[in-house]
Amino acid sequence: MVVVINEIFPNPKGKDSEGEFIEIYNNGKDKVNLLGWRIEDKSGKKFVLKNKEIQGDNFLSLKQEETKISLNNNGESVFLYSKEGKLIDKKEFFGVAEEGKSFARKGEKFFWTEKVTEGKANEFTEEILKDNFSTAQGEEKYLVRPVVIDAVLAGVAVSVIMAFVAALILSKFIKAEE
Ligand SMILES: [Ca+2]
Ligand SMILES: [Ca+2]
Repeated sequence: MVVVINEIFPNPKGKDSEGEFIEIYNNGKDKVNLLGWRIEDKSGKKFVLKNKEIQGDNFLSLKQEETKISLNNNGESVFLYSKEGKLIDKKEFFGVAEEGKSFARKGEKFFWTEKVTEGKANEFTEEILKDNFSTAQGEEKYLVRPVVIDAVLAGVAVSVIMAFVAALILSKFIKAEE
């Protein structure tokens, strides 16, 4: 795939109609003429590109003002079709888009990022990548949880035993006093 959907910004701070954009990226070397290409959202709203070229290794931001495509803040799909009507790329998110966060490509995956990079290479904080990674690795997280519970239970057991021993010593001491 040479031209891809690279970033979706559905829920900007302030007016959505002014801040929203869809960014596409040409990851090839050659210029691509986007005349007749179209963007579509989940509701079937279409925007046909005119007189737009995208250079190799370059970005193109399509703002809502231009496309008239209003992106849902709660679950959305974006489709990119070539002039011939071939589906070139499709990207979707589920659930609520946090205000001010962008849904952006990193390699073959998408992550939510606070770093909104309209028309530029996507950026992420390390924490975001780590969080998303651990969510993606659900099984590993599941394996970690019982260990944590075990540790808590062991701690409780030790406390109970220590309290019991202390009571025993105390009772003997009291007896000796008598
Ligand atoms: Ca929106
Ligand atoms: Ca970007």
